[in-house]
Amino acid sequence: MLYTGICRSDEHAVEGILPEMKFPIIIGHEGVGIVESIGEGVTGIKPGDRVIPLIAPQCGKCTVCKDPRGNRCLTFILNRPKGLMSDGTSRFTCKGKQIYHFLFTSTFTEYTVVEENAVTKIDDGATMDSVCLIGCGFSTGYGSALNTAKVHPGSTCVIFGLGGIGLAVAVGCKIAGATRIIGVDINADKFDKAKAFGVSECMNPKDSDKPIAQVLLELTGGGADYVFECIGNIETMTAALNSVTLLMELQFIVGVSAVQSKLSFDPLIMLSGRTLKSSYFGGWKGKDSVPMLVSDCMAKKFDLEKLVTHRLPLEKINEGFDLLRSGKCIRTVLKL
Ligand code: COD
Ligand code: ZN
Ligand code: ZN
Repeated sequence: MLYTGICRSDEHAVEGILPEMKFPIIIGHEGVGIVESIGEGVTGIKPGDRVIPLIAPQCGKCTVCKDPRGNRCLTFILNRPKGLMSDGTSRFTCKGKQIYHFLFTSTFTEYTVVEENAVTKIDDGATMDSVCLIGCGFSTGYGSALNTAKVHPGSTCVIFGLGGIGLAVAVGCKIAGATRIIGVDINADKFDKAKAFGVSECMNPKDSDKPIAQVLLELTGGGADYVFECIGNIETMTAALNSVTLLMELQFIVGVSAVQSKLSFDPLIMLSGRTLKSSYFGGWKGKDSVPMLVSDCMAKKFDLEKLVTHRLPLEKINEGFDLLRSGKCIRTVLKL
């Protein structure tokens, strides 16, 4: 591994709130590396290739992989022991004890082991210390706007949560031609950065006595076309759903979701024709899309560098988590 970002889901893993996770485990999932060696029968990559491990692996053969709509490869998510390779074993041990894998990737380490279908070769010329963000955060947000919501030109978008994922949503909304992008965050320190990503107005729910959904309905004259919840919080998900326009056929998106909680809302609000959608990894098929996203980055379609606020060596990983918890960073990239 060369570099890895620290994503909020890694913090969720540390807190132990991800489903069916087993410890001890090597977490981290937003990385880039160089192939050191390959196993028997591997033909798609070779030593020396620059690669991004995939949280959305692609076997290419299952019904989901063959369907252009989905990206949750069945080979990797069905009937498979959590945290292990497809043969049911782990490739990591520490002092003789088995260590589990994380999200098919495990990137907080100098060396990892991944399956051939859970890694993809990228252009050697990419800037390695920021392109790692394509491994999760950037692609998740950007794809939520482009693939899942399919934001249309001239639309009004609202983004709840201006972290790495929310800002990547903003990049997608902007590229899709949204004319108004409203950012919502309880940490006003995020607002300057958000504006640099095309967010046109920022709001702090704490600044108003009214519920945020009502504030947004008034501000947008009846609701936004697309609302993205990029926090993973049930309350903001409900507020987001209530902030969507009452016009027919426009959409509300949860690009990402929280775990171990239940979302509830008044079914009457769905009478207006609202759509509730979600996606994983922004709907991108890992092997097909990651090399293309890397090329788009190299062609300066978007700037990943701007998302990286801190850089640390692996030994200072806990400082990176402290920065995430304190809300002081967008993305910390670790050098491995
Ligand atoms: N109201 C408004 N803003 C809030 C609130 C609130 N109640 N609570 C927190 N926020 C703000 C924070 O101040 C922060 O700026 C932002 O929300 C969250 O940003 P980060 O940087 O902490 O988190 P991200 O952007 O890295 O990711 C957050 C997700 C929750 C979207 C993500 O980590 C997640 O949970 N994904 C799970 C689903 C998934 O796709 N997993 C696959 C691998 S990630
Ligand atoms: Zn992530
Ligand atoms: Zn598949």
